[in-house]
Amino acid sequence: MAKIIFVLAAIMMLMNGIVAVDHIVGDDSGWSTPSSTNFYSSWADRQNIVVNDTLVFNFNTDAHTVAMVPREAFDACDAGNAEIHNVGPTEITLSETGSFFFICTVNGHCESGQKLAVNVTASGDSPDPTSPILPGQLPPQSPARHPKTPDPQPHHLYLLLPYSLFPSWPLL
Ligand SMILES: [Cu+2]
Repeated sequence: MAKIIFVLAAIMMLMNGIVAVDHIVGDDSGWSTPSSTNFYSSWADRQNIVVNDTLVFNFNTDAHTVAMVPREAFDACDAGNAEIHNVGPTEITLSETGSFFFICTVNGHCESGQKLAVNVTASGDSPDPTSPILPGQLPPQSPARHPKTPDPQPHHLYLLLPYSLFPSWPLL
């Protein structure tokens, strides 16, 4: 019974598009002083970030920091009195649409390119309303969503699960 509830809940989450995605900032490089000043802007260009997705900043505690700042502070590399996260890894969930700006506040790091600007879009943007997802059919995948992620997307599991568990579905 618990399994059924889990599967139904997973399907409903999928249908509502609220399965959040973790974005590992900088991929394997993590959050550090980059080799080029456009490293994090090109990383951001490869992401499709929607509401309730999470940014994961991987760094060693106190080696770097993360501060969410206004655009002017991002441009000036000046955190002002923004809240500073100095414990790695830091995870920040983006709960609304818009542009968000992050910098490292360790001396000189932001100037070296350790700064990130992301654009968060509404979660309803991805599924195509003209092609509804039928039971057993995989949803259309936006190739921009995970261009650098080699692992299979865990979302698929939720759609496949009910059929492996209950082959007679939907006759239950
Ligand atoms: Cu830093």
